[in-house]
Amino acid sequence: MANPFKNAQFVASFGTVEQLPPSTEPEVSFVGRSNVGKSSLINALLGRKALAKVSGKPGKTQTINFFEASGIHFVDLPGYGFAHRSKQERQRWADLISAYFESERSHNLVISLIDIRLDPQTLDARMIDYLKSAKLPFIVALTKADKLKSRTKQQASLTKLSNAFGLDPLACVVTSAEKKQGIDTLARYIERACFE
Ligand SMILES: Nc1nc2c(ncn2[C@@H]2O[C@H](COP(=O)(O)OP(=O)(O)OP(=O)(O)O)[C@@H](O)[C@H]2O)c(=O)[nH]1
Ligand SMILES: [Mg+2]
Repeated sequence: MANPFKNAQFVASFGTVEQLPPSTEPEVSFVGRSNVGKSSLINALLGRKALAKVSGKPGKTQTINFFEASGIHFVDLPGYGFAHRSKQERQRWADLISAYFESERSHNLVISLIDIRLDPQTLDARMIDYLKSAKLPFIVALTKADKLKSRTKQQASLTKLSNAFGLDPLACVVTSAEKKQGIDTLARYIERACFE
């Protein structure tokens, strides 16, 4: 299945959580380090090349961006860990993300993205601990799997990262937006979280 979600469209961008209208549809949000591939993964799921803006330069997505497809809101969140950010910008990120997750919304599923090639990172561990402690329903998408040549290497990385972050390996999906790997599996998790 090339694009599991139909008739995708951009809804709106919000710079603060106060601007967000109440949830009218189930919400699936995407969090992770800047440049990890959040916007690319949304495009792959929605079967669109450039609906969400992608950039090789970290820190591209700065606002909360809503997309809609098949009765679901896909929420592209700004990334964390961008090395050149000022303290003020880091604080703005933290305030925006915590305000989004703590607001009374239809948080059906959070997809936490982690680069499959990296050793376990402190910032990713913090994000996962936050999702666990906030009792948000989440799964992990390991991104850019096309950059690891063999499935054996991909599986080894999945085992290492799921152990390090204390995650059920079944809740970690190996993905590549580039090669459309793992997109159907993610889509099934999303549909289950939104409609069952
Ligand atoms: N090889 C490969 N590159 C990818 C993949 N997904 C994303 N990229 C590249 O990684 C870079 C960042 O992608 P984005 O989707 O913009 O990342 P993001 O997480 O939205 O980044 P911010 O908006 O800055 O937080 C771009 O150059 C993408 O082309 C993938 O599956 N494989
Ligand atoms: Mg982005």
